[in-house]
Amino acid sequence: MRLFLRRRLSLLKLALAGGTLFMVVLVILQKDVGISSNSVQDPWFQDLVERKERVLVMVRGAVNNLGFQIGAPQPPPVEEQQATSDRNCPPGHYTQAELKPVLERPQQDPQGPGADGTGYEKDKMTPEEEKEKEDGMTVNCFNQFSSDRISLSRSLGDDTRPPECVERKFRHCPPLPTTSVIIVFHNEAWSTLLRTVYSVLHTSPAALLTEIIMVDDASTAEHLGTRLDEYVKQLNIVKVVRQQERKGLITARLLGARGALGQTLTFLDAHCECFHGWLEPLLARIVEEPTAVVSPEITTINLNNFAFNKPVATSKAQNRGNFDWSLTFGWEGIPEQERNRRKDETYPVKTPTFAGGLFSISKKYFEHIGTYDDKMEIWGGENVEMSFRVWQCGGQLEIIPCSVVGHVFRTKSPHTFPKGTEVITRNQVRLAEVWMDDYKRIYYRRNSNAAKMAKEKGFGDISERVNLRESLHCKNFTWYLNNIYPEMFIPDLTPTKFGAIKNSGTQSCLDVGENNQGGKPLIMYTCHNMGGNQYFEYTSHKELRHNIGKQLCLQANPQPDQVKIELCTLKGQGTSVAPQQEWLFTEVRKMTWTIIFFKVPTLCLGDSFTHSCHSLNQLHLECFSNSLEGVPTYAEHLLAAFPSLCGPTHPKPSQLG
Ligand SMILES: *[C@@H]1O[C@H](CO)[C@@H](O)[C@H](O)[C@H]1NC(C)=O
Ligand SMILES: [Mn+2]
Repeated sequence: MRLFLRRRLSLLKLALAGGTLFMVVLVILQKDVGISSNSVQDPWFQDLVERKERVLVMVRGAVNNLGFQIGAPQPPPVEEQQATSDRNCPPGHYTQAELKPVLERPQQDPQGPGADGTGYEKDKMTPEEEKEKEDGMTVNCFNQFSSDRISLSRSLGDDTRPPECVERKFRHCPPLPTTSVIIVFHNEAWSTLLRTVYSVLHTSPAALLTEIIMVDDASTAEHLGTRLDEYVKQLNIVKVVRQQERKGLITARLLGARGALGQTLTFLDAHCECFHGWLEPLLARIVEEPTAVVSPEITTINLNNFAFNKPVATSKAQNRGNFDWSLTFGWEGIPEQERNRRKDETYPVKTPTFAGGLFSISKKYFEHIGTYDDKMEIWGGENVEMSFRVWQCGGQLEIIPCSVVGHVFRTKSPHTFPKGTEVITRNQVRLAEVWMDDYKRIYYRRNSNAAKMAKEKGFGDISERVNLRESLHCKNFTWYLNNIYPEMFIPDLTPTKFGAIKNSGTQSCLDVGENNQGGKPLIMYTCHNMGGNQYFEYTSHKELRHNIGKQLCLQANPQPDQVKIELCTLKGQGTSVAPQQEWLFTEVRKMTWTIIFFKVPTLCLGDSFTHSCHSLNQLHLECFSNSLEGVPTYAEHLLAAFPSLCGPTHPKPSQLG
């Protein structure tokens, strides 16, 4: 899917480098561990420091991470003799009895709705039931009617994970850390919320689960008030804390984390169900690598019938997180090289970004690495911010495929943004300003609202975050792109021309349309001057690129026909621009340009079709309306390269002096 532009370190080099750097890494690691463990007592963490053999395990882990390839953690231990008889560090592995869940799952009716993770949809519904279902759908954007009829303690059937996950044992020493599960909710349905809680209680070892902290982000639904408080009392280790004013996910999580007593924090969404053995692999990885921020494999709970999409024993992890240049999180296939490196499913998958809804982190490391940007609001962008921060500041972001948690993925959010969706842009600008160096301009060019906000400094005070980056000696964004995400394409940092392509006759703009991943024709649409689907760059190779998530190029046929976008044929060494992807700008009148399909100069781009140039009449394209003039490099480049170009607001060459 992604273009593979950059070369990666070969395995051989890695091995050689690993050998020579071994001692250096050892020294650095001991120093790091020393620093981070000198405060409070943290048994499992201290253990790592005190025991040489543990340090060696970490060093091996770190060497494997050199070159920042897929981390090869140690394979599951086979037989390991513990030389010590330390009472706090017994030899051997946790037994099933020692990992007994907090709450035994009560006997379930095997024919009941949704039993064993199956879907449930009632047929032949009464009008009242139809109404109930519709109302539930409106309020929650999922089928609450079904959810309400499925047991809060439903089983998910047999453990269908790959055998190496099912059979994996966990060493007593260093012990697995305890965790506080933090669940943020806002007007969540009772059944999904409580099923999440019960699911944690039925699957998490009592020895590891310190508490469940439910954080209410100012819900208004009646059932989430005192009824909830009363209900959870019987569940002993579950507590509810409340945010009085709706401030969103970020501050709610911080509120939950502040009071947490576990050695690690595990964040879950409010409509999840945990599969067999989901917790231990997350915690085991944190013991092995205290700077790892680990996500489970997230599977789908069907929003229409609540069927739990169970893992398949023979299948391998498919996806990891990425981002595009509008700073939107997405999923992509794991690159082949990284797939091959994982010998089995117990190996973590390194991921450039994470979805951020479900993850575990050492509490100490969460604080060390700067928790969240507490000036971000509501929701959006915080996961990308944390992804960049963790990697750039020396941590690792991983998916642990043996840990499986189901989540109800909705197609739209039932909740409003109290201050509008502008807050997402604001959050993104904050993260771009702090972490992305000059690459932030790539984002700003594609989102003119963001560019405007950046120019007007409307994103609030970021000094604390800049200081954090400084004090943690974090690496820069070039390093992140080269080492953590070498598959990411990097658009031109200073393109000569960019913006929208506007038909000055109809005043409409060329638009790639909804979700055009390439292959679909373009449309003409009202110009919105916001970038996004109307964003194009003219490259030095005469391509017209729409490059936010992929490198897509405007492509014509040699006959008058609809214009499409396709993957650019020029992708680096050994490739070239296809003739159908070369475009030429010709001045027809002052300030108005016609884009001519290069190889057949009698065809012109007038709208989303190519035409004979003489038939265009008034339908001339005004090239690149200056919707992004706030970006300083724009004017300079534009005027230097095309002095008389592009729209009435630009100075004419004579005004340049
Ligand atoms: C980014 O960091 C690398 C080292 O990782 C350094 O070589 C490079 O000069 C830095 N780039 C900038 C723009 O500071
Ligand atoms: Mn969710």
